[in-house]
Amino acid sequence: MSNYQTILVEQTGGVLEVTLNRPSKYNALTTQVAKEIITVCKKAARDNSMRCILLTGAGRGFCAGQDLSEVNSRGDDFSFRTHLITSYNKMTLAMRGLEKPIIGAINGAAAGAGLGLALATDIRYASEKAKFLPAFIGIGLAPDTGVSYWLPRLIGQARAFEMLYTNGRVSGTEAADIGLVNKVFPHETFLDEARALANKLADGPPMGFAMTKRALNKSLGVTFAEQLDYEAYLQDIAGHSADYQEGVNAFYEKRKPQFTGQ
Ligand code: LHQ
Repeated sequence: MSNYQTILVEQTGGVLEVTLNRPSKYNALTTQVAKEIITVCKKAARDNSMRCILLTGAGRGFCAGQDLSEVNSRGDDFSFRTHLITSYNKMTLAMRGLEKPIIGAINGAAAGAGLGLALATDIRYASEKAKFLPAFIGIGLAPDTGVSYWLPRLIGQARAFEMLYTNGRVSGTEAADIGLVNKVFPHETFLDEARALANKLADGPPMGFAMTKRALNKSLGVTFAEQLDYEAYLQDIAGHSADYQEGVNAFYEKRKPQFTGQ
């Protein structure tokens, strides 16, 4: 797995750890970074041995958003729209479309499209050193990379407006208080905590997780009745997996289930 230029990828057991690796630029995003994350998602979708993904950043930043040196030199005919549609939109769609748990271990600043990247993970554990800032307004832009989708859903419209209008910085601790991240830990332990969670999920039932992610993705845009229907449809898929039978057997035999992904 050494063909990547901007990320480090290492598999330990069922956990695939992906580290954004441009620390001198706070892991700012480029089309290459997006391409490599999309490739990781595609590989992880095909490889049954990869059961959970952990995404973090090398150095002091998590991801500072668009690498401003990449777009600044592009000239007047640069299309922001095409750039977003062909890179960051595809990247976050690949992450939400990957039917395996993705944990964000947010080590430092998540700004702009980097905030969008953080919010595209399923569960976020943050270091006390993490900070979340929109950054868009700071350079005269509007939110992108899914930030305007996730922020109001996670922290409510009023807080989303305030954060976006004022370019407000939210600390790791505050992020946990308002639901932007799941938990915050001291910097020394946050990665171990995220790894412990990733290992736990990697032992879980892959089909159950896949159907859970499908259900939560779908729930964002349908009525209650439609969601109930969809849940019933998904349960038929999960309910016919060998892991379901194993889960029930283990319950009656009072032992830990051994989920295999069958
Ligand atoms: C950077 C960056 C960066 C390059 C830090 N680029 N080098 C989508 C599509 C198309 C166009 C435009 O935008 C978008 C969406 C977006 O993402 S818009 C938002 C773009 N991001 C920003 O405006 C954030 C800019 N960065 C910052 O505000 C700060 O660096 C933060 C708050 C992230 C961190 O602050 P500090 O802890 O004080 O660190 P620093 O500012 O000293 O940065 C460390 C280094 O990283 C520094 O390099 P240097 O050589 O001076 O040590 C920065 O130049 C570099 N860096 N962000 N986006």
